[in-house]
Amino acid sequence: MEFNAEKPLLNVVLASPRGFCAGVIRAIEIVERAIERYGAPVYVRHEIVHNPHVVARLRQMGAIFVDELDEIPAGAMTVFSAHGVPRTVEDEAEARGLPVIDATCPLVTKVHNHGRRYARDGRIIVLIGHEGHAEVVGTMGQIDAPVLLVSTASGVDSLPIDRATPIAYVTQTTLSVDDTREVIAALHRRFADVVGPDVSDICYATQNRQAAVRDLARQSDVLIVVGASNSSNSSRLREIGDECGVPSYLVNDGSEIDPAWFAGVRRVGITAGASAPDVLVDSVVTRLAQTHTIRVSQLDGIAENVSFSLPASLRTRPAPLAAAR
Ligand code: 10E
Ligand code: SF4
Repeated sequence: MEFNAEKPLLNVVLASPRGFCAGVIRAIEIVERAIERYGAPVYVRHEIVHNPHVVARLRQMGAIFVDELDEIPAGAMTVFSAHGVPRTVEDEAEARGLPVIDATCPLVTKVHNHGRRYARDGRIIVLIGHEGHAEVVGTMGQIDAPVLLVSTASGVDSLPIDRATPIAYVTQTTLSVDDTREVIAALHRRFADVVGPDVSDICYATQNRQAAVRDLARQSDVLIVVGASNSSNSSRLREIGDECGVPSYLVNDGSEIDPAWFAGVRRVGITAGASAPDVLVDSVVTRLAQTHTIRVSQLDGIAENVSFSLPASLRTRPAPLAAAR
């Protein structure tokens, strides 16, 4: 009997843009350069970005990741993660005399500045974001005024302030644009005097990846989002896929792909969160090629040309030692 080993055909469509954003590229480069300049180990408070592969690679290079500053020895070079930190952490580092390089994304810092400005105007600040997330903890702790946190439109009803209170809202940078619009609309319904940046605190990278995944979902039977489960922006991409009616899976890399997801499927869409390196997308494609004959294409999308400069202390590389004569 003849055995037909031919693998089923699968069209693999890649989203664009996907993967690393400018803030993530900058944060990773800060750790790499800090190790190069000051030598290992360099201590990083919190995962520099929410991706275990990125963290493992930097750990191999000499980074030590800690949850809190009290795990860092006196005088050791310290990096704050891209998500930002509350003032109390900055103050503690200063009190201990730790040398600090701050890898907070400039677009997160921009949100801190918005919040402070509104607080100076005498408004109560409402932060739209997810409780306990590192960026939310940082933003709440960077505004020297009471900050109320809300994560859903229904949560607006329980805010403990009356209708006439002047409020201002700011948002986490990685939220769903559509969900955030609903929360903002609920704020306008409940309060008489509301100011805020609409959805523009949600950063360019988040907005572009969400637009791209919608586009991709229209052309996919199944959607794979490459990213970590603690990555807010990656999780939002998977949710959008589901909302578009496409079965959507969040995976760290190709090893987490289950071939059962592709039974009878002709087109699979792949995207990646802002903290997921493209090599992990490659690992998903390679895994699919083990079980299918694949045809890979990429959608056209919004071109991104954002980049952020490094902190001044790391902008130049150390001069090579003069050759011994
Ligand atoms: O969980 P998040 O999406 O906030 O973080 P991430 O590390 O997965 O991606 C980078 C985004 C940052 C630093 C928040 N603006
Ligand atoms: Fe910055 Fe946006 Fe990337 Fe967050 S997702 S690090 S805010 S560019």
